[in-house]
Amino acid sequence: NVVVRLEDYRPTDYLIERVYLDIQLEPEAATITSRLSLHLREGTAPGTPLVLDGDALVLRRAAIDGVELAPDAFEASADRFTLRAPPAEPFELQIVTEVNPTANTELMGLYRSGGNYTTQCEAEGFRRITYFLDRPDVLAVYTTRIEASRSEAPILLGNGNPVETGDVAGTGRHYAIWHDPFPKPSYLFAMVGGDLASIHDTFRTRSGREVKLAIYCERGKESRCHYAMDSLKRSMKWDEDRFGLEYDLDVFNIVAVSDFNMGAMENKGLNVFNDKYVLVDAETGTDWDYAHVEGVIAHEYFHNWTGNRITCRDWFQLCLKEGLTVFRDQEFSSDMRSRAVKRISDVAKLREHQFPEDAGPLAHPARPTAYREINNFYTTTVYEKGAEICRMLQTILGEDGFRAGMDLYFRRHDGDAATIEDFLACFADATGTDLSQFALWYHQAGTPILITEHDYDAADETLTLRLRQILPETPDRQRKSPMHIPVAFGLVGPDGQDLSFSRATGARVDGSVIHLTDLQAEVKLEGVKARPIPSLLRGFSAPVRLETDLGMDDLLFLVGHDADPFNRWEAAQTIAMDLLKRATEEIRQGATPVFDGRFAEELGRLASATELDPAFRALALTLPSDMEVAQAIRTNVDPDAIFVARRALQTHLGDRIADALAAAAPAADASYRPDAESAGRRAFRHAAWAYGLAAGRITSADLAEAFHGAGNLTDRLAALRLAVHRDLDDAPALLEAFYERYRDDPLVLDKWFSVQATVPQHSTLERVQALSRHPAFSMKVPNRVYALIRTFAAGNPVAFNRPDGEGYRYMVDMVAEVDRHNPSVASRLTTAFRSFRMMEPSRRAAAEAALKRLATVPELSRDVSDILIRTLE
Ligand code: B3K
Ligand code: ZN
Repeated sequence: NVVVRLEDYRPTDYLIERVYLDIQLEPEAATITSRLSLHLREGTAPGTPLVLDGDALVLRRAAIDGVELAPDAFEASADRFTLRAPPAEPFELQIVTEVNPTANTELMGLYRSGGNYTTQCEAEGFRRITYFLDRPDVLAVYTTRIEASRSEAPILLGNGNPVETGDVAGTGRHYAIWHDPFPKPSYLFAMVGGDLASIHDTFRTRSGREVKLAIYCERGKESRCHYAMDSLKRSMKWDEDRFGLEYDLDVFNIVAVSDFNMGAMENKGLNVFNDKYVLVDAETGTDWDYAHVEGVIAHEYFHNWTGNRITCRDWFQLCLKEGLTVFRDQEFSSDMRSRAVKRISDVAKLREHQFPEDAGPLAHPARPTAYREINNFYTTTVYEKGAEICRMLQTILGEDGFRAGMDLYFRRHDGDAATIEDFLACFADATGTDLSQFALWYHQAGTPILITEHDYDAADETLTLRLRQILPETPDRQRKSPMHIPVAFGLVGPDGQDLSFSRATGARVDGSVIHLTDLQAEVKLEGVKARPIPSLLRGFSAPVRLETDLGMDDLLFLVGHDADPFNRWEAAQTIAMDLLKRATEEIRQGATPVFDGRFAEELGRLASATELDPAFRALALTLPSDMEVAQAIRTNVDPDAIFVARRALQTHLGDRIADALAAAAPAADASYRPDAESAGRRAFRHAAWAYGLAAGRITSADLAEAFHGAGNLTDRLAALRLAVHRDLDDAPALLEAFYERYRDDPLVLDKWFSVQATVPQHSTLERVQALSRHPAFSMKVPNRVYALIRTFAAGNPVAFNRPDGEGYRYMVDMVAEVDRHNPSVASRLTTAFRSFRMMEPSRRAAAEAALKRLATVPELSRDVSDILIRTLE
């Protein structure tokens, strides 16, 4: 378990200018001939050995400039190729390796999925294809020749532009040659070979070049690719309009495959996708799926500039491309849909996933400084917190300043492998801003706590705000310095309108942003004509936990009036959180919780305000998740008590608002449209169902009717989920009907598995165990494992954290089983334990015992042991 450290970074001794690959595809023995044009880096001593990375490789031949290497000239093992004394002058190294795509169950390197050949190289998969300097700072120009049986793989795709295709006479085989003129690191290499269906389109760039677009998928599913194609074209246009970035090759290809460890991969000109993020139509995709197809298509496309044209110097810089690209895809979706709704959903996701990571043993800075296994750093901190950092940069510099920094970044670093420091320097230089303190956001782990107090002096018409930041300790035990926290704010006056102020003294205030740069600061706002309620951290201007001194009355007023939609939602969340925390405590004491009825009144009013977007109102009706409540309680957590508290609050609210919601709920649309407005109306209707059920106003039969009458998957699934989670009489029949309807559709069956894996009951464990033996389930397909096993562990706190510890023991068994064939998926399952230390003592002990047992399993992968070591530390 070797630790790789940022401080040890050193450029390579050799550079690879050109790569010529010849790939002969065969199901069980693909042969890869690689010709590398190598030369010594200036300043490196001639004769310095050349060491190439490999992983599970078999070497067939090695030659220099066409001359076979003598046995003592090199050393080759499965994971390394060393050339003892390379020539001093530029030379060509030829290496022939052989791999077995069918046996590749790790889905890293070259593998087969549904009979098709595909590759996944990020982060270190290229070394499973051929020996190489497999690191992101080695940029080369690639030409790829792919050859396969024409009947087995009529479609052959590579990076860059197509150059030539042809038959290999008399063999039944054919070939395609692809050339990518843009130098790229090996992790962006890809090739695909298979019998695939496709849809085609074109996009004219703003400078008038016509780009050929294609999406490839399993035969028979091409009619489900149109929304992805539409999203792609909108992404291409948006990047031109918003950032002035144009696509650079003649073709852009997307391939959807059904066996894929993550969401998708931004290989140059040849994005490879988990088909979950490509295939959608009304019958087989939900509103959630449409939104995510759009977002992921955009994300991978945007990587063409942020990631591919400018890549990362080393893997510590991962959030240089990921955080920035998430920020870009969030902005895109905000422009395509509702900005407020997108922001609220993103923040809810950040709190549900990133905050717990940041508060637990796996916490790490957005730019980490050490890793054992880089695949374990594709985390919500690198991605989502990384995006928040970019957003703060925009808040601090303003949209124009931010754009100036981005422009400079592309001018200065196009073609480079860059660092976070390079990135920040562009913003500092373009705007003349000192960002040295701001840079701490990349270097310090943990979620800062922001504590605020306010005082209004009516005689002086002055509002005083006191702000304080607390930087919690993280596993690295780093001593932390105060961060630069941009606090966007408004002053809500008695009539609900924002009040102005004439002058600000104390901490720096720019327009409507307070810059907290010290551990504590005071701001005096003069000329405030009436007693205001401060609305702080508007739009969630920094990824912190905010604790204000606002009481119930003030928060209720903000729910009703805040001009910032995010904070309007946030005020309702804050109240709900407070009620849930208190109720959880009461339940643990054996008492029955009683709730302040004013919240229901205000929430009912908000939900019935037809001038507001239904999607926004649906979000306001969504209570903080069990995980968020657990995080707020922080120690000695009892998930059962949290769940009972939530049900009690739902009933309390339902009793008071269900009728109003039913009245306000829009009728079902005659036909399905996936746009944000229509989706919002559906989300609102589903929220009305949920409260109706909680209050006993809606029956099992009503839901069954909704299920059978549904004209789209979103409505059908919402009815099913409620029936199953509430354990209604009709639930078994609806599950059966759903299964019969979708039995041949794996992506939809995943939802069927997930609905059952999240039933909030202890017995769900046995149900999951039974489902794992269902013929439609397979431990070998990541989507199935995520849908059932991971959803159980990460999305069902009641069952996973069963007091008898069986949930933990089961998960550990699953991790061990999956680890034997797919370490990346296994290590993702292991992260379900990241919050175990906050549990009450008996659960904590049971989880720890289960993890310690996992540690004794022989031959655990580096992926799993890394997570395990850190979780147990
Ligand atoms: N860059 C890929 C993630 C690769 C994960 C490798 N373990 C997808 C993305 O973020 O766009
Ligand atoms: Zn990405």
